[in-house]
Amino acid sequence: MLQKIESVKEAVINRTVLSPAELEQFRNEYLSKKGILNQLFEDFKAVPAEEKKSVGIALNELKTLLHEKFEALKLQFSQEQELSNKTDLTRPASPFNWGGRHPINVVRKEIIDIFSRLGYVVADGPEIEDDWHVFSALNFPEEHPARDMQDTFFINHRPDIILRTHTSSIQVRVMETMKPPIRVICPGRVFRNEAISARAHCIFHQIEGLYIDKNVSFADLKQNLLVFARELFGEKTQIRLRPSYFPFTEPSAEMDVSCSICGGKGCNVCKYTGWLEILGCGMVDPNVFKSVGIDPVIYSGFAFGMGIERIVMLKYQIKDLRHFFENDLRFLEQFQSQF
Ligand code: 2NM
Repeated sequence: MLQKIESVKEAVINRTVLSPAELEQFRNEYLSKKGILNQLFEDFKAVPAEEKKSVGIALNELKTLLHEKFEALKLQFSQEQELSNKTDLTRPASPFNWGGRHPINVVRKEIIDIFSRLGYVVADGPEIEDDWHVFSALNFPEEHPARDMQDTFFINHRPDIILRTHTSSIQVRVMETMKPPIRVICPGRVFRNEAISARAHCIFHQIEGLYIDKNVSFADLKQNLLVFARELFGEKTQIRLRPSYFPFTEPSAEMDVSCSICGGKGCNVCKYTGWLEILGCGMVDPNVFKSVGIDPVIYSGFAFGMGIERIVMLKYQIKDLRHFFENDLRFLEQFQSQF
């Protein structure tokens, strides 16, 4: 019996196991119910009493050896498995969230792209401005209500350091530094001291355009804006201009586009008028040209301005302005496909 145990021990020590399948075979052979180890324990019952001690010790040593070898191999194979999972170059990559653009950004880019094709270049300027660039140079009279505390944010209560209320201040800076011909498009954030509601916010986004050259007429204004409207809302879009008033333009107008939802037949988006108001425009007032040192006898020009939020709301039928600023993923994720 002792000799048999010794030979099994030797066989176990010399046994090579190269794969999980071979390990299973090894376990079956030695450690299963009908395996060699159990068989030896069966035989042990018949060993004479005086040999029991020495055979018992040898048998237990064999049992320990078998279990240790099995556990060591099992650990080795599971580590190898884990490692090969990590270096499997054919495994699909983990999903990557690309995010998406904010709808304000999507529409701003669309508008800039349209005017770029018409030869306009983008101009930028500061959000913190002075009275001259926001009001005085733009022909706002001293007592104009827009200058009031209720509309304009003043910084540290100083009357001459304000947040711009429109991006026209950029255009004043452009006119002060560039010589005509000028064709610029000015996107940016603007700030007005208003109570926040579904229709108003103290921060919003504007795009304004300015076109100055010799012999620029109201017909040029109309054609530029017609091309713009058809590029943005579709080629069947109609426009109409209604007389209006702005301090910096004369004459001034408000532009409507035919409702892109109902095609002008009337629906609840256009309040059954068939028209949607999208921008203000006009011929630059000669007083503005004088403020910035451009001769109004030689040059003329037109300007226009629009709020981006309003156009996004019309395009995507968004009913509440506050969605734009709350960064709620349930809102933003609806625009993930937009670049
Ligand atoms: C508007 C409407 C009409 C405008 C005018 C100027 C400038 F600087 F040339 F005088 N910039 N933007 C303008 C004209 C803006 O927004 C509703």
